[in-house]
Amino acid sequence: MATKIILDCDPGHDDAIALVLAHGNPEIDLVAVTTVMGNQTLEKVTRNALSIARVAGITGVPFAAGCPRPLVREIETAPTIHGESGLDGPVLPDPLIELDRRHAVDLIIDTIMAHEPGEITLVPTGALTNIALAVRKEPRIAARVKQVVLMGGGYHVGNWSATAEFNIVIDPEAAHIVFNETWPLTMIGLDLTHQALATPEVAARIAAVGTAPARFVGELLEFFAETYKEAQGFEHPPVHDPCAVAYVIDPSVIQVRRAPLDVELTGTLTLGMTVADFRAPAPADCTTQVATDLDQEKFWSLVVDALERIGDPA
Ligand SMILES: [Ca+2]
Repeated sequence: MATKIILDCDPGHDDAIALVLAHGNPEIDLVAVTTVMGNQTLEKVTRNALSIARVAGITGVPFAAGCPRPLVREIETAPTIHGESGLDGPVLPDPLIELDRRHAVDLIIDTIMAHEPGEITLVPTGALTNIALAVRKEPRIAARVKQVVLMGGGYHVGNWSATAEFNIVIDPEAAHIVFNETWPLTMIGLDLTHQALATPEVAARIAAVGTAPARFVGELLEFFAETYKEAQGFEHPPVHDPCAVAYVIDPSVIQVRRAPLDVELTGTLTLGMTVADFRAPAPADCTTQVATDLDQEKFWSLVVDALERIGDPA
């Protein structure tokens, strides 16, 4: 039976590919999509999510907008990476579906509480603001979700600072809440996602699919490659967010290691750093793990396969 997930995202070039992968893979049942400010303002990332839904032919899935700013701090966006729209590159079609009237936090809570315990997996690929608020508003969700598989953080490298990753550092207090909950949590951090590079060979495989959604993804990657080269000095752009979806689809794509995890809130050089304690052995009650190694061939095959299954939506 397919795994039911809620994708909480801030599209975002790599969020868009995460959405495509979640929609196109038969092992995933996408039950809700929620948005949070991050790569751009809430208004922009939400519109982007709805545009992607149209391109990929996602229907019958509720989309809800969430938090317009972090819990404590001022909003910080990433136009140097994702452009002014948050999804620069391709033409973004006008959305066909309407937003769910609920706040994302309520859609998350309602969805988890309406399912059996252990049925819903949370896949956050943006700041953890919505997830933190949801578990504070309805603490029972912590015991009901199957697991949290999030893109964020890193145990030896940062991107928005020397030690911190963007999703975590823009709302470190929210991340602190989510990392310290009782649910099983897998951190798909930069250590892993920097192995998911969209090389020219990958771009060629995607182009060969030959459909409108594949062209859309190709144009996203083209823009992403330019900004990643300019702003971060990458030869090929790392495509972070779909790695979290890929782990849910097939855990053999990503090797993990159990380790206690926490988020730094008081460091002057290390604010938002995700600290993994690798001293062995991990305590018996440790519910957190970090992603270490990616099977790149399997990963990109999943992305290409999802695009092939999606085809050309009417
Ligand atoms: Ca994201």
